[in-house]
Amino acid sequence: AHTATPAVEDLFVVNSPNVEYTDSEIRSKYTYRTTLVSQGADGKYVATPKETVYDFKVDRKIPKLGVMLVGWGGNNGTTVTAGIIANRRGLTWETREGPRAANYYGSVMMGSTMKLGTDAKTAKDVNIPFRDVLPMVHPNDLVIGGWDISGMNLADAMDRAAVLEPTLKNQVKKEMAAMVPLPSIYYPDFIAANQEDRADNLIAGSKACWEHVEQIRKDIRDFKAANNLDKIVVQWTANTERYADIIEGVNDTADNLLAAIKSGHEEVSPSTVFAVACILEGAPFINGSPQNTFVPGAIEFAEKHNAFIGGDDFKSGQTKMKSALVDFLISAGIKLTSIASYNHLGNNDGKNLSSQAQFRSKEISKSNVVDDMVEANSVLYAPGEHPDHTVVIKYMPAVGDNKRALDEYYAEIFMGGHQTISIFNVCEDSLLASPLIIDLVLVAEMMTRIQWKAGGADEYKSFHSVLSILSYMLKAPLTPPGTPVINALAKQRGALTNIFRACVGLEPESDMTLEHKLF
Ligand code: NAI
Ligand code: DG6
Repeated sequence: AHTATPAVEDLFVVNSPNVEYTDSEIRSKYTYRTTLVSQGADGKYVATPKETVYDFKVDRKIPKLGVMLVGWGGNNGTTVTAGIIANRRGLTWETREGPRAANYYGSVMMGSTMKLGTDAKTAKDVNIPFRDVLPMVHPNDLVIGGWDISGMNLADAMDRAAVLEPTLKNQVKKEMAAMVPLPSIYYPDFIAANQEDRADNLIAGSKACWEHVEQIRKDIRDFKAANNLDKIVVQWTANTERYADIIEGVNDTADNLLAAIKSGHEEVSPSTVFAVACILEGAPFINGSPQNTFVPGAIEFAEKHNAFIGGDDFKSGQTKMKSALVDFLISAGIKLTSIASYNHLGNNDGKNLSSQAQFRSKEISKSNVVDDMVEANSVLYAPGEHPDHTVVIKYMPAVGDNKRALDEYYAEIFMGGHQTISIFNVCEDSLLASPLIIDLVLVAEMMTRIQWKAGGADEYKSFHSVLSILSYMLKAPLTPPGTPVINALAKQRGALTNIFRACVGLEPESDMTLEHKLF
């Protein structure tokens, strides 16, 4: 029997025999409908509808959540911290264009809506804030902390970042001056040499060791205890590292990775050490930078511990446009033949990326973002055929955080014609990245409270350790080994939306609107 007892904070209740509300959980029975395709000897496809019934349960208790940022004193770290404080306190400030008020623009969870359904009387769409579909943490309630190799307090670091208006900074300065990053691990070979002068807040040792793992674990536990937190999510928003070489016997399996850390192998990066510590603490760890933090051994280690990991590289401006525009062009049947992506920026990220090995990590994450869309269209592209794609990044100190991105999309249209689309995208990089940091925290935490079972199983279990549901926010989405990577932005949003809907027993968002077409 279905008992509808929504909590006061629930915006809606699902009225269905497949959905049950208890004081502590929302339970739903959801039929997942897919299509299985096979190819006969005559080459013909046979498409067979398939149904799988899943039981989902969602823990309704919203935890007191901490977020710990690695690279807290950087542009993203200081900007997201100031932004959350400003929102929490409902701040307004003067700019030359008039007063501005704190907001969460750019956050899918906080700034966008989803269609709940159709109004029973008017037949109009009823849209609700995304964050109200499931019982989620509010970002104003996050407790923030973290590490940085630079020991500057967050108020001074915010000045160094040169992102926010002075009239806003003045109002959060006092609170932020009291925030000082914890010392961190620094293995100079992994980030650009030009970062050395800010490395003044260090845990002793310049290569991986087990003491580093234990120190980070202790930092997480101490932060949790000091702030009386239920859970912690950790995000890497520190400098882009160079890629780690994947070496047999070193980082290819979980056991080898642990042994490599214990023996001080030089090919284990700081971000991988953080990942291992977080996995051991059961704190979801998300990599907002492009390097291969999640070497095969780290992924296997997360799987063994049923710990959540996600990555890689925040998808903020140029790439987000790319994953929407290329999806549109190719879905429109237009043959994209080249993409030239150039940008220059003058913040510390740009400075670090002016070094070739670190740039290479970014070049890789920025370059593979159209593969799935090209591969899916066998009408336009022969097997193995791919548009030309060039990525250039230049460091230009004068423009600071105001990144300038120029993109040219060149495509072949009807009867040998051509279409050229040029985009000039100017924005404060950290103001685009900060809301993504918030979304990643909120969704990762939410996933720790969702469980599922199928096929008459007794026990519920969690989603796979690799949280590919975070793909919308990330340039090079990490997916469970052997599963496809989806880059197309609309598909990524669809996955996020529809998985959340399934957890409360609602059908996927459908744009068929037959109710407006068949009457
Ligand atoms: P940033 O250079 O201002 O901040 C990075 C911070 O990390 C610095 O304060 C640095 O001292 C610290 N750091 C370096 N190594 C560390 C370690 N081992 N432990 C602790 N702290 C360490 O860079 P920003 O702009 O904040 O970006 C952060 C990362 O996010 C970069 O890797 C960047 O490529 C990536 N990213 C940024 C986007 C954006 O739009 N801002 C978008 C996509 C990715
Ligand atoms: C230069 O490309 C610096 C990078 O860190 C980017 O700003 C960042 O990766 C965001 O990239 P995108 O392509 O999502 O705008």
